[in-house]
Amino acid sequence: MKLDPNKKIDIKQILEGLENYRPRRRGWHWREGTNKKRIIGDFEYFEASEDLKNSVPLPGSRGFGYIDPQPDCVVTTEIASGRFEDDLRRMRMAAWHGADHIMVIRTTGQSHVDSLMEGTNQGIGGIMVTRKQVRASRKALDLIEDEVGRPINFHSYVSGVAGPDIAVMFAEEGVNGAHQDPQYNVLYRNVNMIRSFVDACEAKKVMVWADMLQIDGAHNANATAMKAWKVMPELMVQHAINSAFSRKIGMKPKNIALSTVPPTGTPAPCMRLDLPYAVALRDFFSEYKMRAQQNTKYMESDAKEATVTHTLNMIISRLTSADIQSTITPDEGRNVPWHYYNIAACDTAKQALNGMDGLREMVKIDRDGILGDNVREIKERAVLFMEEILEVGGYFKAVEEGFFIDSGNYPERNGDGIPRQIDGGVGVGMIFERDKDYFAPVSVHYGYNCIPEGLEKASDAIGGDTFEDPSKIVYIDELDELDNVNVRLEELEKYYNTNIVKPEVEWRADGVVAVTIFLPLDERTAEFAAIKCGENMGLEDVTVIHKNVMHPAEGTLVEIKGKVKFDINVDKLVIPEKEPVLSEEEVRNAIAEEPMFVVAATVGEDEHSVGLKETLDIKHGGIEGFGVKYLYLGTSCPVEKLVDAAIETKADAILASTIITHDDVHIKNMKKIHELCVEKGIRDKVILAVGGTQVTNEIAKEAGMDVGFGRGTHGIEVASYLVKKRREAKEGNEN
Ligand code: Z98
Repeated sequence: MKLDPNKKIDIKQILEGLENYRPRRRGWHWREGTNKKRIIGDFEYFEASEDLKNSVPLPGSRGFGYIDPQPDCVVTTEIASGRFEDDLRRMRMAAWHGADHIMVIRTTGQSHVDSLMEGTNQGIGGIMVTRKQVRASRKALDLIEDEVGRPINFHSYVSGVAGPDIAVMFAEEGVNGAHQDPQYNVLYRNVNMIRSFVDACEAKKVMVWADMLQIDGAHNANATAMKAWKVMPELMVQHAINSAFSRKIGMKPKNIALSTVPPTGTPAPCMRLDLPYAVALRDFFSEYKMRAQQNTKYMESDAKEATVTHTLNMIISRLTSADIQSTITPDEGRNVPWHYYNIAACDTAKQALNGMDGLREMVKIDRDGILGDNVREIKERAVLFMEEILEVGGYFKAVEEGFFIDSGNYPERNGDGIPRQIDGGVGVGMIFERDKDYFAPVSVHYGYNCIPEGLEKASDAIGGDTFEDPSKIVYIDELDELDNVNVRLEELEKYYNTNIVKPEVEWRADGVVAVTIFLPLDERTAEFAAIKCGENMGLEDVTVIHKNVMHPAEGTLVEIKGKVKFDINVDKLVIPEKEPVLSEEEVRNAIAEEPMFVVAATVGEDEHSVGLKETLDIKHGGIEGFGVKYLYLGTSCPVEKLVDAAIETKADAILASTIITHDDVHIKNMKKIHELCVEKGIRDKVILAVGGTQVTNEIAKEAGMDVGFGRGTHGIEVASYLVKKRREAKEGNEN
C-alpha cells in the first residue's frame, strides 16, 4: 500500500486487515543529518535536518525558490479531533507541514479507567486510546512517513490506573513515545500514590523494552498553579523525581525527555523569567532531552497572541537547544483544535526555528548578569525543596502535606497545594506484596519473579509472550455497535470519495465555518450583532469564538463559528480551464526565432517586488531564462511611466504587478493601464499581463488585461502565454 499525494487517504483501506497488521519498527526516531551545516537554496543552515521528500513549504518560501528547511529538532503536533478517522487525515496534513511527532490526546477521564478499552468510540477533545485506534494510526503513519520521507513518532499516554496495560499495548503496537509520570496520576488524577508508583515501575520497564521516549508530567504544574512562574522550583523537583526513578528502572538517559514549558507569558516580562528557568533546567538535567512546549496557561482566544507567545517561547528553545518542539494549536483558547490550527502551529514552529537558525552562534547566554543570578536562585530553591522532602520523611509524606502545586515561590508556601493521602485515591488498596512463589510468565517484568526451575526465562513457560510472538496478541475490533468508525463512515458515506463536499474544521462534513466580522459597536452589542450576522448569513448554531475590542465605543472584532446547511457538488462547479503550458523547449525556440521584449513594474504605490522579480529573473525560473529581454522599472511605478516605456521600447508586452488590494486599487490600476494603451493607440500592439497574490485571470480580463496570473505563478507559464498570444495575434492578422 502506498499513498498517492494527489489522493485522499482511504480510511476503509487502513481498516482492512488491521487484525493482522504489525508495526514496522519500535523505538523513537530523532531527525537525521543534524549537527552539520547544510546548504538549502541560497543559504547555509546550522540547525537543519534532512529535507522531506514531500512537504508544503512556508508561504514566504516563494521568494526563496520554495525551499522548505526542516529544523534539527523533532516537531510535535497534538491532535484532538475526537474521531480517530479524522485524526488520520490531520496527521497526514501535519506531516507535510513538518510534524514528525504525532500525539493524540485522550478523551476525558481515560486515566480513571482501570483496563484497556477497545473499539473506536467518539471522544470529546480527544479519542479513546484503544488497540484498534493505535494500530490504525500507526499503519496510517507508516504510509505517511513513506510519503514525506521521514520516520514519524507516534505518541500517547501511559498514565492513569491502566498505565502498565497501556504500556504493554503500546509496546506491542509500535508506539514510539509516551508521557509517563506517576506524579501526574497522584496530583491531577487522584490515583492512589502507592498504586501509581508501583504501576510506574512496570510501565517504565515495558517502555524501556520498546525503546520508547518518555515525556514527564511536570509541566502540568504550571498549567495548574494560578501563578505558574512561582512553581519553578517545584517543577525542577518533579523532573528530578521522575527522571531519577526512570533511571533506576533502567531507562536510558537519551529516552528521558523533560516536559518543559516556559512558566510565564505576556504581558509579563516573560523572557526575563522564562529564560533563566530554561537555563537552570539544562544545567541540572544536561543528560536528558528537552521537550519544549508552549505556555498555554495564559492563552486566551486570540490566535495571534497565542502565536506570539509560541514564538517567544521558541527563542528560548533555540537558545537552549530544545530536542523536541511541541506545538499547541493557537485556537486552544476557543475550540477543540481544528485541522488548520494544528497546521498553523506546525508552520509557526518551522518558521520561527528556521528564522532563528544559528542564533546561538551569535548570541551567548550571559551568566554574569541577572540571568546567572536568577539561574542560581531557581536551582537553590529547588535543592532546598528536595531537602525538605527528605526532612518530612520522603515524597509520599510531602504529598500528604500539600507540598506540590502550592502557589508560593518555595520556600514560601501559601497552603493552596494539592494534598493527597496515602490511603486515598483511585485504586487504593490494590497493591499486594508478591508471594514467595510469585511467578509471572512474561519476558519483561519489574522486580521479583520466581522463575520455575528448568526454565531459562519466565516467558518460556508459555512458549513466548506477545513481545516475542506477536501472533498471540488478542485483537478486539469493536464492542459498541452504535458508536464506532464503521457506523460513522456509513453515516457519512455521501462525503467519502464522492463529488459532494461540505466545509469542515474537525470532522468530515461537520459543516463548520468561521467568519471574521468587524462591527463599529461596543463589545457586548457587537457580540450579539455578530451572532445575528451569522444567522442572517444562513449559519446554524452560531457562537462567538473570539472578541477583540478595538476601542470601547468605536468598534470590536468578533469571530463567529456556525454550520452551513448545504452541500457542494464539485461536479457542478464552473472551473475555468487551466491554460495548457508549452514545453520549455518550445518557448525557448519560439523566442530564439523571434526575440521578445517586455517592460515590467510593480504599479501604483506598491513596494512589493519579489513576485515580479521571480517572474523575470533567470535565477528563479523567470522569463529571462527563456530568452525574453526585459526592462524593469522597479516598484511604485506610475502607470503612465510604464505605458510610455512600452511605447518607447516598442515592447511586445507590459507585465504589471499589483499586490495591494485596498479599495480595489489593483483593479483600478489594471483598468488604467488598458485605457492608457487604448488612448495612446498601442492596445492592439501590446500584450497586457498582470500578476499579484489577489489577481485571477477572470478579474484581470474583466479589467481590460489580456491575462492575469495569481499566487504561485512560474516564469514558464508567463513565457508560454506570451509566445502563444503573439502567435494568435499573428494568425489573426494573417487571416
Ligand atoms: C502535553 N499538552 O503534555 P489523561 N499523563 C501526562 C500528561 O501530561 C497528560 C496525560 C497523561 C499536553 C497534553 N497532557 C496534556 C503526564 C496530558 C493525559 O487521560 O487526560 O489523564 O491523560 O503534551
